[in-house]
Amino acid sequence: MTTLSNWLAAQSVDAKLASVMTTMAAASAEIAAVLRQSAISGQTGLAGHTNVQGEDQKALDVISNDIVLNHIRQNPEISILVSEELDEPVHIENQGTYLVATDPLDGSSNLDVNVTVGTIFSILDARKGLLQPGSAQLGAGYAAYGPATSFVITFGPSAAVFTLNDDGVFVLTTEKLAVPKASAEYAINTARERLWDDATKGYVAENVAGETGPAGKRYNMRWIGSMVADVHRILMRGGIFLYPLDSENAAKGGRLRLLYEGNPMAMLVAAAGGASTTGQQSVLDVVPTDIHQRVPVVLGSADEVARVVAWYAQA
Ligand code: AHM
Ligand code: MG
Repeated sequence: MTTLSNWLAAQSVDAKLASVMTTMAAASAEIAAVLRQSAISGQTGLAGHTNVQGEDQKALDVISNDIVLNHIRQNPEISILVSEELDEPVHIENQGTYLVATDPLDGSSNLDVNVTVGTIFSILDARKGLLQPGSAQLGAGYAAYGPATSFVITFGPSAAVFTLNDDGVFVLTTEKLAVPKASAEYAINTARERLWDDATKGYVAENVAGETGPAGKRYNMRWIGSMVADVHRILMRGGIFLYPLDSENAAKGGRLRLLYEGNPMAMLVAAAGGASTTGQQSVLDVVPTDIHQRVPVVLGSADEVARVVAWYAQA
């Protein structure tokens, strides 16, 4: 059995950088424990509401953010936290080299129905500022809170999966993720079809056409509505995830956030041999202008991403 700490000690990365993964693993294990009990403990309410005992209820988004922040404060190597839940970055008074950008609880609209949600994070060099492209990430990962809690991480060259055991220890369960180059599964919110651009419409229409269409094979569609769950499936067995620019989200630049959703997922997919695009460029090449910037995100199996890129090139 290889534990996360054994595995980290064997990697050729700075021990300080490895400690950031340990911190995020500890935060994820604590969030997993809270989520498992949330229906019983009455913590599923909205922030600002009170429970039957008259106590303030904090939405799990806020609770998860607090858990991540508490863990980060205990690691002197981390000096900045950027979070989806916080308008401004938190600067911690230490000499820490690292910045963590996180969505502490992604897919939280799925919480009430006990569907997989997750914590996504990106690690950057804090000395290089807040607005770095994804290609500058030193590491990235997510925890997926499903039937098991998976912790999926990369330092760049490869991506590994750990699973939380009954003793609260993350155990290595997949050493080197490999996203199949070819796939016949796609994930997109098809209720937004009328809002899509021509490239997205064209690509999806080819898939729907199946074996007699130009793609020449029968496709399946899966959309969980939790990016972590959809991307986890793609990392494990292939496929493509699309949240494109559409006529409704265009004014905001897209739906998903670049620093703590698009970038870490794009880094993981790249480490596993897949690809990402905004339609115009790799997600990892987008230079942010705002910490909460949104971006179109298409990622997964390389052949499918290439088809989407080809559609954008001709559109
Ligand atoms: P969130 O960070 O507010 O949870 O939003 C991000 C989520 C993703 O997990 C998911 O892929 C997407 O929003 C789902 O969007 P939609 O509601 O259009 O299906
Ligand atoms: Mg999110």
